[in-house]
Amino acid sequence: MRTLLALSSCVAFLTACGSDDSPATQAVSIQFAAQANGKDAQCGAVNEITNLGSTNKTAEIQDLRFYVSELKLINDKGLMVDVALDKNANQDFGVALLDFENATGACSADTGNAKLYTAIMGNVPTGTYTGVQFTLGVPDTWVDASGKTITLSHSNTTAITAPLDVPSMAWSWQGGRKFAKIEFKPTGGVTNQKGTPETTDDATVTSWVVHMGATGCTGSDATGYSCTNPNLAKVAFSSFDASKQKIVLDVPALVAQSDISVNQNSALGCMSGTTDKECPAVFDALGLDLLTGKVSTSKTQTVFKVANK
Ligand SMILES: [Ca+2]
Ligand SMILES: [Ca+2]
Ligand SMILES: [Cu+2]
Repeated sequence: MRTLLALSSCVAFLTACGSDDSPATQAVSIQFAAQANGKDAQCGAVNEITNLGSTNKTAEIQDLRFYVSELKLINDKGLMVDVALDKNANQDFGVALLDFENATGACSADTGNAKLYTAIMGNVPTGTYTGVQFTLGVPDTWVDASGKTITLSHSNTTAITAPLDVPSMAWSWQGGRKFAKIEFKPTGGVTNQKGTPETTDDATVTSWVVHMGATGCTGSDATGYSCTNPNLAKVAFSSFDASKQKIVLDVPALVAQSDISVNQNSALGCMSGTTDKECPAVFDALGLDLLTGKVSTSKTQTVFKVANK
């Protein structure tokens, strides 16, 4: 409390504060979880999830990773305050890669790894914080401490460091990043309906996936890229206590309006394509407008929730 009073008087009477007086900060840890039906969603057949989607299917998790950026806490004055992320193997450039897959069961040991990463670590000016907000995904650019602009989403994974150097989170066909890679292996398979590029019959395939990422991208590594559809979902909770609460990705909510046993067209599941028939339901759940790639003006995201730790 003393620190807080000292800080606020410093702000109120700026001239009384030494110019080299950097404000006091406090460490924050924002815990995330991926859950289904009240339990942690995990790889492995023993952790298969029941009651998924509009047709109540059962599925194993095949991948479960996503990027979070532009993390801010909302203070007791209602102001957004940037969380300065610690730099570690899963955090840099203002971006964190949250990882809920452990390379077991249907989760690939080739593209995944045993490690999990479930809490974003950073610091904020000392204060009282009552809310949180973040972006699901990777912004195009980030300005580092020296003022240099760094290309993020469309960087080459071999030319940038963690957490943007993960090849399986790169999105070769749009030259960017998968903002979220959430994949299912439904029991009984997925009917890839006749007429999709991949099949001339109603073939049974094994997976139904959600790959979020920017679309309508043009450019090159040399000139940079621009995308018509950023597809960056925004999540905000006006009431959030990081010491007692966590942010939960509700896996069933992501596919609540989807039939994960069928792929009607295009990519298996939804890979953010504007004409993919699996995408409207997924984008609605994330509060995104599929056609513009902007935050929806009519739908609020229903995938992320606040829960007690
Ligand atoms: Ca992992
Ligand atoms: Ca599809
Ligand atoms: Cu994809």
